[in-house]
Amino acid sequence: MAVGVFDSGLGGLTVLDAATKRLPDVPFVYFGDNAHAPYGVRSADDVYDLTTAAVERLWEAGCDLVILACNTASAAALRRMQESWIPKDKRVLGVFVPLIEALTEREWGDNSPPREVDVKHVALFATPATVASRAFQRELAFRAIGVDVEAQACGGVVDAIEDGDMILADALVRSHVDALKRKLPNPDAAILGCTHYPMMEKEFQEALGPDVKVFSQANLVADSLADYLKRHPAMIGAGTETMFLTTGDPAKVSRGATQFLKRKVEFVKA
Ligand code: DGN
Repeated sequence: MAVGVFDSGLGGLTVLDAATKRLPDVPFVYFGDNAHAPYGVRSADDVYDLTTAAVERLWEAGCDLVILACNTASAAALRRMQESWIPKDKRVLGVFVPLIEALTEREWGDNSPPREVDVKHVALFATPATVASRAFQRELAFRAIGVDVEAQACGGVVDAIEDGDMILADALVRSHVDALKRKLPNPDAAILGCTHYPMMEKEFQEALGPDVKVFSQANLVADSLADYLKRHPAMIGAGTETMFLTTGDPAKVSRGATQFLKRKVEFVKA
C-alpha cells in the first residue's frame, strides 16, 4: 500500500518532495491531472468531479490514504467528499489544516475553542478559486480570534509554473505582492495557499520583505503526514519507490517535473 499524492499539475510535487525526504521508507504514487490543469479557474462542481476521479484512480493504484496536495481541490471538494463519498477503509486528507495549525501555533488535531494568537494581519496568496471559497478564513476562524486576512487571488502564477516560465512567474508574484500591500501594507505573516507556490517561496519572501513570516505548505504537510502515519501504521506497506501518473503528455510532464525536482522523473499515462 502506497500513499497517494494528488494535484491538478506539478504543484503537488513540492508536497511529495518534502514527504519523501521526511518519510524515505514510505512508497508514494503521485497523480497529476495535467490534462485538466489549472483547476483555479474551474467551477466547484467541475473541480469536485475531477478530484473524485483522480482519487478513485489512486485507490485503484493501491493507495488507501490520499493527500489532496491541491488547495483548490481541498477547498472545492474535500468537505463534500468526506460527508458521504469516502468509504470507511479509505482516508483523504487535505492541505489547509496543517498550515492553519502552524499559523495558530496548535498541536496536530487540537480542536479546542478559538483563541487569540500572535499573528494579527495575515496576507493570503492563493488561486482565484481558493480565494473565492474562503476556506482558509473558515479554518482559521475555528482556531483563532482577532486575525485579519487579506486575500490576493494570484491569477496566472500556476500557468506560468506549469509552462516552466519562471521569469513570468517571478514578475506575477511581485505584482500580486504589490497589489496585496496596497490593501494591507504591513502584514505580519503570509500564507502561500497553493502547492505550486513553494517553488516561488524565495520570490514571495523577497517581495514581502524580511519582517513577514511566510508559511508554506510542503514541509508542514509532510510533518503532519508523518504524525498521521505514526498513529495509523496500517495505512502503509513496504517499498520506497514513487510512481508518477499523469493525465497529460507523460514526456512533457516528465520534463517539467525533472526540472523542478532536480532529479530524473518518469511519468506514465494514468
Ligand atoms: N497546486 C494547486 C493548488 O494548491 O491550488 C493549483 C491549482 C490549480 O490548478 N490552479
